[in-house]
Amino acid sequence: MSSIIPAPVSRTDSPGTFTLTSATTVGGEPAVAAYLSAALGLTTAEDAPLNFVLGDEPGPDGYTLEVSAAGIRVEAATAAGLFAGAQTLRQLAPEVPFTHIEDYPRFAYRGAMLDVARHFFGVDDVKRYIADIALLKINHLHLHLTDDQGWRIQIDSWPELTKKGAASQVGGGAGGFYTQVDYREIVEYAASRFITVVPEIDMPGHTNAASVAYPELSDIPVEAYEGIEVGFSSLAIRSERTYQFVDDVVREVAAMTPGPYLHLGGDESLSTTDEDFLYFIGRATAIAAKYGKTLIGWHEMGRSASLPVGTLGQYWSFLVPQEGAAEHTVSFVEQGGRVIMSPADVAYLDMKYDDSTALGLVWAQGPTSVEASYSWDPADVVPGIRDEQLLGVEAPLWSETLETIDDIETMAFPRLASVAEIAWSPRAEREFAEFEPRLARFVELLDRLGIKHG
Ligand code: TNX
Repeated sequence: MSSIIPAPVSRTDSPGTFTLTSATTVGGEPAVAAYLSAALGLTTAEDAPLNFVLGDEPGPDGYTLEVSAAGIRVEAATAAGLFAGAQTLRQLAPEVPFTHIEDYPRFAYRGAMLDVARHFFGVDDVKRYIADIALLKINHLHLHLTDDQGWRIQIDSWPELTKKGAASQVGGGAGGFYTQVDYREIVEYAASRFITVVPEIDMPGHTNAASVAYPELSDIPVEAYEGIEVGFSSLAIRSERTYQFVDDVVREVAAMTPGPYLHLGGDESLSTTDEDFLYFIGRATAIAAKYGKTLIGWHEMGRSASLPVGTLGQYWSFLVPQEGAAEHTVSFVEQGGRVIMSPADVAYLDMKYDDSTALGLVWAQGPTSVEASYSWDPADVVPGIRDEQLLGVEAPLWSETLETIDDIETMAFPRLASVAEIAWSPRAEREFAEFEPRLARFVELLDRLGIKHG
């Protein structure tokens, strides 16, 4: 049987297939019709047997798909729902079984994160990753834009950030950055795939590159960094200039970001005292909140009890929460926010698959097999954080060891398929033995599309 990842909520097949050929015409909602006809080599027409219809839907972002001898009809209340239906069709094509599918996601936020700071990836690479992740109904791309090794986004009011702070990366390469025009191009391309870009400016740690550009941002002298250690940098917490920096950067990033979210990092600030960390988070989040975005922080930000109401927490500890992680995560919910789950030992795409994997790291409890990436549930990780407290799930890809788009794809696929199914499909009866043959079919699709996988 032709298979779908993430598994739909319900599917009832009947005998027969509808075959898509280059003569098949596609009509209805123009953006999704154009996307699918380009992807499958079909033709668009007004009155077509394959039709994308705006109407009712079974749930937010959901769609219904009806396939019979008469044709193929996808119906949803939004274009995003129709696009999800188009992804289902991409996986069933070209011999689409007669079927009735009702489908909608378990979680609103289904994310992938790309670290463009440790190694820089150009606009075309990012667009390719966006096209790839759309296949799995991922709808958020979190861009980790700044870190010790490089500052990757042009900020007009602080020009040295990219003049000086972008010219380095892990291992000594040239680095690079996005102009604001580049960034908008990424955002627009993502929007064409119904993906929202979530920019991250990580602070107060992970800020060595910013201080290389503007030494007054640090209390200690710094130089460009090409290694992979973490936790050694901090902004100058008691300097007013630091808060001017936060204000200017957040204002400009918010202005070029149409999506509702802005991620302020807050992780691994190991060179910042507890008192300074709390002081900084209180001030920086209050400044950032002026620009109208819902803020996100890595779970350590939950150490602060004075976050703007509704701030979201991103959990990156293990399936068994390490010291403080559960408590810090619950703190976001106590302050009116929700949680994005990214347990490092199962959802980090930069962990090696096994000891023989050339790329990747192993710090998160050793390698992460495809089976391990599938065999967990976000509602079982932190006591007190169940579906209602969860906004969703995200799979981060850190790039200390990754230099090319092939490296990115090799680590992301097929494990991103596991995380995407966890984020979309109903929890009931999820089982690796049932997933494995469907995954084999998805890997065939990756091969047809020339997408690398591990
Ligand atoms: C931890 S997880 C980090 C990153 C590293 C990553 C490598 C988190 C919030 N921070 O700085 O790149 O491990 O896997």
